[in-house]
Amino acid sequence: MRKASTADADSEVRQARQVRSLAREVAAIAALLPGVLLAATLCFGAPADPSQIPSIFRPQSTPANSILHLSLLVLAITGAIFAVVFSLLAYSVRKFRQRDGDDGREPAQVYGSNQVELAWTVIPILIVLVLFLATARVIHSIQDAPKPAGAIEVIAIGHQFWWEFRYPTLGVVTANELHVPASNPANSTPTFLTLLSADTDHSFWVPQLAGKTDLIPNRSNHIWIDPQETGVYLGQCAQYCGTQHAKMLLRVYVDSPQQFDEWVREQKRLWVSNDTVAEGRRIFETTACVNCHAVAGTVADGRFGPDLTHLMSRDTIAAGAAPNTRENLRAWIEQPDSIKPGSLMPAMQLNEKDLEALTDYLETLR
Ligand code: HEC
Ligand SMILES: [Cu+2]
Repeated sequence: MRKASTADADSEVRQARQVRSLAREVAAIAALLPGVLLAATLCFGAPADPSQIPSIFRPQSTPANSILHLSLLVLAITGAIFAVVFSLLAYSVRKFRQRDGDDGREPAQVYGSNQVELAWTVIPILIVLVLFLATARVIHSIQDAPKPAGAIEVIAIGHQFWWEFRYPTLGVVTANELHVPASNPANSTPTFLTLLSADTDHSFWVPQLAGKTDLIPNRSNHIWIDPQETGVYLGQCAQYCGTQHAKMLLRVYVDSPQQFDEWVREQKRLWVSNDTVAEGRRIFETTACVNCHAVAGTVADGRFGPDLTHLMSRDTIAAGAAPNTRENLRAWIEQPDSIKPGSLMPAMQLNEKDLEALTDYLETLR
């Protein structure tokens, strides 16, 4: 008799402890909710200039837009499930909590109810089916979109730790800063990108324009974007590809069609020989620079590093790691690690005089 009552007391203590820990979990979830809501308002209520906020909540291109709509649908469905489950849980925890004077008996147990079993099998299957079909529809609409005649073609190649952009039909090669024309519904000029990698895995991600897509060695992946608002859209390599992955930034310049044509024309112009920088040019062309860098129309035809033919047309150097100013250029050539530790360009140990002359030469690459 005494034994039995000790066992009863034990199980009561255990039950009480379980209920208390459950209540604590519920309280923790409830405490998290305001945080989630705050994060959501920050994302949606972000301030002015949309192009400078790389937020998936402010899409500026069709693929990014379809992905956002799908996410909102998924969020609404899972949010509704969360609300129902959470309310039932909170209700049960409160209603059936242990009270003084409980007799400690187990409540009635329900087994083998066909209706209940059927309901919690069929309803989740339907929910998953809806999520699956909605997702499949969006994937199909993005991946199998037809390429219109006016589409711009770009081959984007990921390198440790910079981006190479080649426009095969326009004969343009550049790095890190992708220029595309704004597309408008009447005369659609989307940009179709083929994504390749020169070394390891990278991921092309400009949140406002399209979903993340990986660049994988020996494989070609494809994405397209059709931004309508001009401006600069920021992005980032979204796959850890080595020490400087975090400084492998992406800038997409959406130009008006006229600006874009003008840009293409400028990029196709060849360097005009300039006697005042002959010494700098000599240094460039007689050191290892030419093994890694190309300058169209000269002996420099390396492809390990960015094409420098129109270096000065870019706003940044080293994949967005620093603004393209004379001081930064000089500091970069003297010691790339001072701007981007671990970058794959070696410091070439040039003396002050040669550095100056070389920087002068680079500044003529417009
Ligand atoms: C072993 C190959 C190699 C050599 C040699 C080399 N570079 Fe580089 N260079 C690179 C790589 C790789 C990058 C890209 C670094 C990054 O962004 O992570 C780069 C970036 C640059 C950039 C920035 C370009 C841009 O648009 O971001 C400049 C300018 C540059 N190099 C100039 C030079 C000069 C001048 C020399 C010769 C003194 C030189 N490089 C020698 C590999 C090399
Ligand atoms: Cu990368």
